[in-house]
Amino acid sequence: MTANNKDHNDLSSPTGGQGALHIDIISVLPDLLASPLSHSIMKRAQDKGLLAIKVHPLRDWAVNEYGQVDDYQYGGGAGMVMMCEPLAKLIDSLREERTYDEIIYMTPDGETLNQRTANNLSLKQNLILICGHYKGIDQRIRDHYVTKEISIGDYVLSGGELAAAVLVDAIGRLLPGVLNDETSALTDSFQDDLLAPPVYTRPADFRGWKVPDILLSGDLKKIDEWRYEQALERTTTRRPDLLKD
Ligand code: 6GU
Repeated sequence: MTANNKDHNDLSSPTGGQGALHIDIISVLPDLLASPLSHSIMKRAQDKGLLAIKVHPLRDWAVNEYGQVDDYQYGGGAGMVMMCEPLAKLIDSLREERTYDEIIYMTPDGETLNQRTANNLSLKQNLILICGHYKGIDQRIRDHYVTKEISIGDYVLSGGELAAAVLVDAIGRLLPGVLNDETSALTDSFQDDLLAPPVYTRPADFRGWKVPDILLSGDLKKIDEWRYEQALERTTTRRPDLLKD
């Protein structure tokens, strides 16, 4: 453990809290995760005790004094593979403390993350996220430990950390009490399979570019209708695939 280990190892609230979603993240680059998860809404979620995130440096479970956690792949070929032993031992130790709803491997060949998956995961109590690196993790860990594999889109990142940060953010903001205005997550893009309508703020006229009159009318029913129409139009032109059913 490094001297500043506390900084990245315990991002959770000092008090913890009953009913908080607990997420353990396994990473060879724990520092990469510290900043994205300690600001803004993720910070508030943890400060309020609604979300507890712990980052576990995989190298603490290295197979030798050199901190080795990866090795050449059987059968040959470029790229290292993350070894079974460090991952298995770390996960075993975590499992002694709590029972996990899902052990999630962040990998570009996983199921693509969407709002439905984020909603479902926000209802869980304990999650493990494994951040992959190099060529990925030994298949036997996927076969015997991992219960769910998630990608954040069809492109390749250098490691699973940024993807894990995306997933935690998407989940964390859905926890009841995290957002100031609890209804605001309900009007997000995707929450009802529609993209969000356009939004405006002051001034009503900027360089002659006017805010639609309807939004200034004070007629809440008409405004709701307009927003729904706009959301539908936006979804039809940009993401017709969302309207399939
Ligand atoms: Cl989860 N990991 C990596 N390495 N690349 C990705 C990804 C995950 N999702 C999309 N690209």
